[in-house]
Amino acid sequence: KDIITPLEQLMVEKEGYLQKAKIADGGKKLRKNWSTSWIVLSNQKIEFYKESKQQALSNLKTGQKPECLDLCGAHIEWTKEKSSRKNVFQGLLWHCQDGKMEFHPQDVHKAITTVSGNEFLLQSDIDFIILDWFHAIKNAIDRLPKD
Ligand code: I3P
Repeated sequence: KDIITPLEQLMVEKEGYLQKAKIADGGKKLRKNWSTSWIVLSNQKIEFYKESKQQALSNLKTGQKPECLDLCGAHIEWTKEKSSRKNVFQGLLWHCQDGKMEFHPQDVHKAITTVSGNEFLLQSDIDFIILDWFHAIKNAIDRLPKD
């Protein structure tokens, strides 16, 4: 099994702003509300900050945490049905717990059947920006060890 060290976990692969709408939380459908989110992709997780990067960094000092989702067992795909906007993809992911992963890779199947996920949409009007994000997230998911 691949061992992912804490140092590697911290490595930021991509960060930037995208339009984000969360459409389900813990399996419960939410009213769609698009907003700009600063997104930080590392090799095992993705974090969504509600604020600008600058604001988010100063909030970190005061202990405010972003929404952290585990890429292990995550799934993303393009969708035309879930929004009238162009360039939208959807993701189904699980929450990280206290910065740690909620499940070990070998437990992912168990997790999928016992825990309801979070569904969100990501969008940009600019084609290359959304394409870069899609591939960066997909690559990060595909690189994680499977059981
Ligand atoms: C929603 C809002 C969203 C829209 C959504 C609407 O209305 O207009 O922008 O999603 O469409 O329901 P409200 O602000 O009243 O909640 P898109 O922009 O992604 O199409 P939906 O219900 O078809 O998801």
